[in-house]
Amino acid sequence: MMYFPNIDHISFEGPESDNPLAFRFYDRNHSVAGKTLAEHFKFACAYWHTLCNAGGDPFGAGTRTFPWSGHQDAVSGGKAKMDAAFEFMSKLGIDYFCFHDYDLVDEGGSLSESEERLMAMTDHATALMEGSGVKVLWGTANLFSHPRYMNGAATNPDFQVVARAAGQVKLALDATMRLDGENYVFWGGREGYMSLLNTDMKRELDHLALFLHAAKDYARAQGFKGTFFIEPKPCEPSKHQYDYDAATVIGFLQENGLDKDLKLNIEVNHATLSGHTFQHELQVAANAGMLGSIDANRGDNQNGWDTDQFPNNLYEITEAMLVLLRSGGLMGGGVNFDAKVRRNSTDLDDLFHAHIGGMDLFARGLIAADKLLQDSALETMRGARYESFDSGNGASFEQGTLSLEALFDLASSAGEPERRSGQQELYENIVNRSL
Ligand code: XLS
Ligand code: NI
Ligand code: NI
Repeated sequence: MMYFPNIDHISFEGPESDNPLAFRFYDRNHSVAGKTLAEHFKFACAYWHTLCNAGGDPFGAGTRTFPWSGHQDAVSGGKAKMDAAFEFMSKLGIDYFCFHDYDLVDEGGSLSESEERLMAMTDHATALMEGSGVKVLWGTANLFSHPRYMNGAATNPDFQVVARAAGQVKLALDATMRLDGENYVFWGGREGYMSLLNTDMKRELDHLALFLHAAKDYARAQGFKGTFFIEPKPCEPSKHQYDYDAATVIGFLQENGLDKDLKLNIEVNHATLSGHTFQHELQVAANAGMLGSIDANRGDNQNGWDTDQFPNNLYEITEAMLVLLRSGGLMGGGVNFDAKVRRNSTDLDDLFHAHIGGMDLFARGLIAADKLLQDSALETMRGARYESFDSGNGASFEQGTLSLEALFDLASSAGEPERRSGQQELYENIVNRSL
């Protein structure tokens, strides 16, 4: 059965095209900085938003009726949804998908029933993957929807819940490995707390580290070669999420000996919720050599929650792509559209428009960023700001050979430093001219 019979394969038609179901900028074979656009981005469809989310919100029911829903039997329902997923990705030329365990199929009544269902689904997926060339960017476990996780999963105060969560992660890892998943994600879900009055934070964080070690050790012992990502988010659903932002997560990983195996998956809307920009979070991860993957979306400047809208801000994405190109790209990951169409976007076509827009935006941002690095004054200007460290005493300081007394003597004889403008407005104009 065809789920999107009115949609043909989406092709690159160039900026002049007036066909809404075409790419204007995303030409997958176009080469930028030594790689094709498809290789740079490894675009992924987020199974949960695109195939599972019918538009329900806390005030009302779903608004979309999916032709793949309504099956009585869980596995038949999962297979229909998966067929739709592969038709969708193939038509868009999206090479990867990301999933939570129970996006693929409804959770069973016990771990073993869930395992059976997941096995049936990975068999079905393997055949579809072989036929289409679509791959798994990352898998993960949904450790936040079921009521048993209301007080957290790995950080739950009840050991029985911690053990149950670990059992679920084992199955999610098994499913990811069966599908040759390139990576595996840990997003905090409800790992955090609502009130410190009833919370032993230190103990919960120790448990989180032990849990991550156990999961990583299991997967490595099974031969998993991919990267584990951890996805920072400051709040929602918990008031205080332990994985607040990139800097917090990097500190936690280093403190607990997890920094060799885990890298970061940076989500735009999580960055802005934590009071940072997306590009700041990417840069913090890149500084630590841990920029693994991206969850692409955008927030709303007036709303303080994870609205997960499809990205459309060219200036923001261009700045982000500058970070990406300067740091050498994503380490193992790709660009996963962790984004949902609005509740009143009820046509199946809207899912295509949303992804086309996001893919074109990233392509445009990367091309602009590359142009900035190659043909504009940006790099030279930025380099020149630091030129006093390139030789002489500045270079000695960078080598760590100047003591505080030596710096005192140098400063005393040099007098008041000259002011040098940061020229932010000029930098911003240079970026604008590249768009
Ligand atoms: C929620 C997160 C989630 C993760 C995967 O805010 O972004 O979707 O990416 O569990
Ligand atoms: Ni995400
Ligand atoms: Ni999110």
